[in-house]
Amino acid sequence: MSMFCRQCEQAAKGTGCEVVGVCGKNPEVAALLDLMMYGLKGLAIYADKAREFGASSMVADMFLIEGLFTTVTNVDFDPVQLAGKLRKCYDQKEQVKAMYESAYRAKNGAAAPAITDGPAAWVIADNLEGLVAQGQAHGVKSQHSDPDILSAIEIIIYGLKGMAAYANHAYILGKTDEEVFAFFHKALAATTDASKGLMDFVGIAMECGKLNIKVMEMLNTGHVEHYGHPVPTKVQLGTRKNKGILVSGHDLRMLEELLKQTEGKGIDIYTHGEMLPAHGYPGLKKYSHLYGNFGGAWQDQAKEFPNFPGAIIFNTNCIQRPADSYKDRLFTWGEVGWPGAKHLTGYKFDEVINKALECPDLPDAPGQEILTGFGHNAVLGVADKVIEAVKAGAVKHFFLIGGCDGAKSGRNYYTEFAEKVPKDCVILTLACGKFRFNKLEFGDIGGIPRLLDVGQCNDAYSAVQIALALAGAFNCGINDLPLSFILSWYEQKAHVILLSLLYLGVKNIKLGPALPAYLSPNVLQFLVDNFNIGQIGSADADLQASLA
Ligand code: FSO
Ligand code: SF4
Repeated sequence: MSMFCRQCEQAAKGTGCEVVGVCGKNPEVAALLDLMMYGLKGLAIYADKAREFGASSMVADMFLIEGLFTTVTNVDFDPVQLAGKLRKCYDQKEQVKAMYESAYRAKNGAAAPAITDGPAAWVIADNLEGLVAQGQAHGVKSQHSDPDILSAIEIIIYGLKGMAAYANHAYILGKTDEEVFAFFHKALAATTDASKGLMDFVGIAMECGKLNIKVMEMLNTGHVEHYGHPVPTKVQLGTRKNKGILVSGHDLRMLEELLKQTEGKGIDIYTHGEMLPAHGYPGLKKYSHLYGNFGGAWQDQAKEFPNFPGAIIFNTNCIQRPADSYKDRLFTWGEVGWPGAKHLTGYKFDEVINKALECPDLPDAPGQEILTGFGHNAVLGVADKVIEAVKAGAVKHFFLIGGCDGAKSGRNYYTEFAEKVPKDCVILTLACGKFRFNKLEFGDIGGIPRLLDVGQCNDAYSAVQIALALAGAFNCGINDLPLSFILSWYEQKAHVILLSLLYLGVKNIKLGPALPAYLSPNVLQFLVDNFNIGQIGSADADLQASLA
């Protein structure tokens, strides 16, 4: 059985995974995920049409977002779980179809024209084998025969996947938005519309970047309303002697519920990877058993988790194949799935808590402390000081060195770059790429730390707010600021943030370690011509170019 996927930075040979995913996705799972995309397009087509008649369904709107999130890299590898989600997808599509047809009839007094082919007409197979066969017939390349249009369609689809992950987190915090739902449907339906041309799709991709800013803002508001503005906070690394649960992913609400349920139980809670910034939120740091952060970025989990003898739970990506040594104490939650790992739903964490209590104590091995919590509120709170420092020449340049980490050796570039940034420059960072350099000592400039951890990948919103405030203070555009974007990407959330930056008109971004395999030569040229985006080169040359 073969497969084809090139949605993440790991795409095999820089072109696409065809035998098995570098992420661990096998052809069966790849086909089920392709079928999920096909089914979601069918759902979107009907939801888009129903909206024209003022009809919508919150259940279907949210399912579409969860379904897209499911297809993000390193989220769901469980064929049985995926088959269940496909059944739900089909049911939702049929329900929205019925909703549309009745809204149409009510308005026009006649039956809606039937859609007899494409994803809207999909009828679900009744067993796993059939689902896999259906998925194989609707793979990535089947979406368009023109390589440039296919490239633009993939840019939109991966953008929608990334945005769905953020929209899902925002929903969990009570934030939804009608314009966002409508865009998901319109954009996904448009990818099946043969009458659309390349520039139509380029326009939709830019709109995706725009809407993603709104979604990240909703998520930011949700975080702040629930947990307060992040404040600069020292985070303990390593472990201490006690029972422990390690929480990986991005979801703060899930962490909060677990913190509540473990209070007074003799269990310490540790963050992993992108959960690190949780320590900066007043509403979470108030729990004294939120002890510290264990391990580095996601790609080191199989090497590091055997050294964490407690229970481990993933609430979002990036999960990898678990080693046997910790598989029996690994739990998944939300859209995450791994065959054989116990999946928890809702906010009942008894099983993971009981597992932690059964496990041996963690070793008494505390490490150093690092700083997090420099969201836009904290940074703009000292804006006067920062602006003064720039005016006085004490701060010459800002670098946003952010994005995802990954396994490739070329990612050492980011460590080297951060180390070589001159002492009179400030580094803003976010997402899991920071684990490459966040334990290094950068010092400060007149009390302003030289390394400011803005937060998770979605806190790109905060970074944009900081950049906009600086631009306002200096009465110039973002591109005129002494600010360079040195970005690393891995999966679709980083991709949609890139679309947001392009929508904001940010130019001269350096992206790496490799450029996306789904950019056709012409589409890449378009991005170079319009945004002067470029692949990272050598740290020295890129640094020199930024400071020139
Ligand atoms: Fe990293 Fe994974 Fe946050 Fe991504 S943990 S790679 S861009 O999921 O979302 O930064
Ligand atoms: Fe390959 Fe990335 Fe697709 Fe996994 S998600 S199959 S690593 S391109």
